[in-house]
Amino acid sequence: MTRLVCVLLAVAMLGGARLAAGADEKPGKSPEKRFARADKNGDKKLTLEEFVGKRQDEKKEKAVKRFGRLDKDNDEFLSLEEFMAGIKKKNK
Ligand SMILES: [Ca+2]
Ligand SMILES: [Ca+2]
Repeated sequence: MTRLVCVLLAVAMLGGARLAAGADEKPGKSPEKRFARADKNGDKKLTLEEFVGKRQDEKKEKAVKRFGRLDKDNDEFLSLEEFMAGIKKKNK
């Protein structure tokens, strides 16, 4: 009986892991693709709004601050270059 429970748990965990892997924030997705997805109007620049996206509350605040740091030339847009520079820093 206990073994059966263990097997069921293991199966449930495997299923959960597979579901998590299918989520849309896949690790290893290229920055270019993430940038393109965030760039809703396709002008190759991210506005603060596009960068923040659907983030809320604390996450939104962090994204706003990050946007300010990433926008090196202060033109209120993030170029792909600025975006990628930020990602590289984050991964270190
Ligand atoms: Ca845009
Ligand atoms: Ca900029």
